[in-house]
Formats: sequence, structure tokens, C-alpha cells
Amino acid sequence: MTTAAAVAKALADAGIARVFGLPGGEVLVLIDELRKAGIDFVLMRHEANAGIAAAVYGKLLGQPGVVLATLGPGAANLMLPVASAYLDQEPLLAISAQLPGDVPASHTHQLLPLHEIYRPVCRMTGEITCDNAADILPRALGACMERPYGASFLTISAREALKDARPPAKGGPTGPVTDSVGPPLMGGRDAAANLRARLATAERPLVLIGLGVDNANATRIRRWLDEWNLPVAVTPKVKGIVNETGPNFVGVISGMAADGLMVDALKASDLLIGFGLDPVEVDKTWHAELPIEWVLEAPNVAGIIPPGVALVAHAAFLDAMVQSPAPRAWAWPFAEFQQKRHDLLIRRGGSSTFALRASADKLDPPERMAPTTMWPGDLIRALSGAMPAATIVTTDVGSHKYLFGQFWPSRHPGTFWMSNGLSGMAYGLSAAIGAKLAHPDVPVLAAVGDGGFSMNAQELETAERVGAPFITVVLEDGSYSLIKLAQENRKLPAHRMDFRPIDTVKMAEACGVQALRTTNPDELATAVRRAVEQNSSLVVGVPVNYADYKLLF
Ligand SMILES: Cc1ncc(C[n+]2csc(CCOP(=O)(O)OP(=O)(O)O)c2C)c(N)n1
Repeated sequence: MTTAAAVAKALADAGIARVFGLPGGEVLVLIDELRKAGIDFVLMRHEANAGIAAAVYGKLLGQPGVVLATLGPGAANLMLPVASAYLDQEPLLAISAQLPGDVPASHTHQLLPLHEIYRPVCRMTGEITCDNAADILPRALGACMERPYGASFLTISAREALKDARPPAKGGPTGPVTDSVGPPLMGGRDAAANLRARLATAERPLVLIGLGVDNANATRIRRWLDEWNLPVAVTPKVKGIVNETGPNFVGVISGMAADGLMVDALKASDLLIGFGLDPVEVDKTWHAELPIEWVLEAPNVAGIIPPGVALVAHAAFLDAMVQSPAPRAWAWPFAEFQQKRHDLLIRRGGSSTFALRASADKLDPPERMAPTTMWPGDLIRALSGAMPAATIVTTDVGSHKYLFGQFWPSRHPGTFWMSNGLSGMAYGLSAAIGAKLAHPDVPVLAAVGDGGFSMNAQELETAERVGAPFITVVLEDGSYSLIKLAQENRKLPAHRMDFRPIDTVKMAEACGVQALRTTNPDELATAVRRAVEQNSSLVVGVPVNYADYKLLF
């Protein structure tokens, strides 16, 4: 068996059914061995997109995603998804080609020090050789799945790929997978008793659930919070861990829309419980200033554990909590914040509506019905009313992310995906491809800005080709609006934040996907319903006014 075949076998043995990537001559043999091993190579149009799709695909299936690229430029393009896996806790094995180690020193064409480049953001980096192929793959895959999840990076040379591989070491992979990832878990009973005692004297407790929770504990978490009627807020990366339409849901913390309101809610609490909370998602400093009772199961990103905090097995902790009744009752201590959050979205004070009202008298009735932009609140309501509760939503990065992050009513675990630790644009569309391939029977919605869309709209063709139909809503405001708003906030002159429109509908159609543009929420809902029923791809361009976001942020 060649080294390339041994790599393919190790991946197949680990249950990897798909590898995402973009080829180069140096990985052709490996791609062929993947084919022989029954692993589908999902051919994409940029390595960064392939890596994002792979990581989401893998995390949804409870295994590492795998991305394959060529050496040099292909490997360099993997930095975004590897960085995303690192900061957003997504399990990703990235494999790239590399020149053989014995090329003459003067041969520098496409040669980059890849291990050195990737080591700081990876759990494990290494070179696949004929001696280690069967062992290094399981170790690298295992490293990705250690909590907090992250990336591994391996290289293989085209020459090594053809050599005969040495059989795996007896007894499985040898040697430590990674350096230590933190102290062992403590039992949950003591932690539960301590927190229960703290809660008995708290008037306004607020549970903050973050990236470090395991979706497998969602049922336990919901039971605890519902039975005790505890107020809860979540970070965007765990949206859906609790039902956000439930009565004790306060909102989404860490930099989304209505963040001022959420930070006020945090300050109004007399007991903040950071359940799996990871500050990597927080773009402010309240996590370091307000006292937080941490209940962590694993270190935060980069192996950090707040001083004096012991790691606690969440399942055991939650079981211990629900074994006794709530230590007291809380009478909706955050009702005022909940109401204000709710009102923000339904407020019909958007500038698009103002413009419409101002000119309504002068317009004929049909024109009166067609404002030039859609109020973001109407957009959320139309989509959430039309799409099933189980829909997987992905967002890109920008103002629309703040909108969806705060106001999309997630109801099920694992149904909301955004780049929030890294916050890298061009995530949403690629994530949607990974999500749809992982769960073909679940509707998928990608909400992206027109800036982000122009970074990777070409992957719509990929989605069609690989059988991953989903709905894309492009919020068109002709600008990098989040940064334009920041420019205004800093009282800088308006400068270089706007771009000319690239026709969303034509872009989609050029990729073979049906599309329309509308500012009518009913038309949007009808089109989306039909696409869900038919399980077909659809792109909808929705003009929005960037200034409307000022009323929500
Ligand atoms: C790869 C990358 N480049 C730049 C940024 C900085 N950035 C954050 S949001 C944003 C604007 C996004 O514009 P668009 O996709 O149109 O979304 P909008 O803000 O208009 O909703 C930019 C440039 C980033 N987060 N990621």
C-alpha cells in the first residue's frame, strides 16, 4: 500500500466520507486514493471556502472536517479556515502538499515554512511520511476533537505519497496527541451544591451560555433552566442550545444587535453564571470586569482557564442541579430588557418606512406598496415565519450578522452558524454548503451581505454541482455597512465604504441558481416556502438601508 493509499484508508477508517478541497498536481495521487477508498472529494473554488465548509460539515457530524489543498498558494489559502477552527472551536484537519525535504536548498519555488506558519494556531502539525502515515492520521484527527475543538495541519509530498507505507504500529497510534489541554474534570456534585447556594440569595441571576458547551447536553440544560425558570442569555455560537422563543430567554450577548441593552442586562444581574462561556466571542471587556461564576467543562480557546476555576463535567453538574428543586423563585427579573429587545425589532421606525411615509401622498398606490428597501425586522419576521424551526441558518460577517445573531429565533441546537471568534467574512455561504451536505434533509438558509457575497458567490455553482441546495438571502446595501457605520461613529468623513452593485440575481443565474430581488416581505416568504418545499436552491436579493441598522445596534 502506498503512503497516499494509507492516508485514504486512515480517513475512511475514521468514518470520513467527504474531503473538501481544491487540487494541485502534487495531490492528484492522494485524490485518486480517496476516490478508491470511497471518499467523496468535494471540489470547491477556493481553499478557504473548502475549509470552512469542511469544518461545519465535520462539527455537525461529530467528527473533524477534512480539507485538502496543494502546496504553496493552496496551503497559504488555508489560513482563514484554520484560524477560524482555532478561534471558533471547529474541528478541522487541513492537509496540504509540500515539497520533499531533500530538494536542493536553492529550490524555493512555492516553498513556504508551512509547519512554522500553522503551528501557533493548530493542535498538531506534522509531515506525513511512508513511516508514519497510518499513525499520524488518527493522531491528527484525535487532536482536532480534543476540547476545545481545533485544527490539525499535515503536509505530504507527492514523492512520499507514492512510496510504500509502513504498516501501523501495533496497538494503534503512539505518543501523545498534543500537549496537555488542562486539568482533569472535577465531579459535578460539589459545583452544583455551591452554585445552588449562590442562587438561593440571588435576586437577578443570569445564565450565560457560550461556545464551550456541548450540544449533547442541550436537553439537560433546557431541563435545568426550564424547571428552575432561570433567565438565560447565549452567545451567537450556541444559538439554539435553548429555545429562543421561550419565556426565560433574555437575548444574545457578545456584540450582536442591541448590544448596549444586553450589556445593561448583564450589569443589572447580581449573579452571572458563565456556563461554557468563552470570551473569544466577546468584543468588549465586560467578561473581565463583571464578576462571573464560571462553570467550564474545557479550557477556553488557546487553553485559557480563568484563575481559580476548576473544570467541571457539565453532564454531571446538570444532573445534580435538577435533582433538587430551585432554591427560590425569580419573578422575571429581566422582563423590561426582554420587552425592549422585542420592541426593537417590531418598531416600524426604519428610515425606509420614514421615506415611504414622507412621500406616500405623492405616490400612486402600487408604488406606495413598494418601498425601495426592506426594514430588517420585516426580513427576519418573513424568513422565520416561512422557514421550518429546524432550519440551519448560517450568516456572514457584517451588520446582517448582528441582526441575525440577535434576532433570528433559534429553536434547536446546532442550527445557527457564524464566524464569531475570528469573525471572518465569506463564512456564510461556505458554511451553508457544509451544513447541507451534513444534513441533506434539513433546509439551510445563508444570510449574507453584498460585500461578503461578492467574496465567494461562485460557490453557488459548487452547491448545485455537489447536490447541496440551500437558500441564500443577500442583504444589499451597496457598502461594507458595518465598517461604514463604524466610520460614522468615529466621526470620520464618509470615505471608500461604498461599492457599485453587482447584480445579485445575475450572479446567481450565472451559477445556475434561480434568483429574484424583492423588498416585499410576503413575496420573500412565498419564494422561500416554495424553495423549501422543492428542496431547491434560491438566491434572494433584498435591498436594505444601512442606516436602518442604527436603530437596532
Ligand atoms: C475577511 C475579512 N475582511 C474584512 C473584515 C472586516 N469587516 C467586518 S464586517 C465588514 C463589512 C461586511 O460587508 P457586507 O458583507 O456587505 O455586510 P454588511 O456589513 O453590509 O451587512 C468588513 C469589511 C472581516 N471581518 N473579514
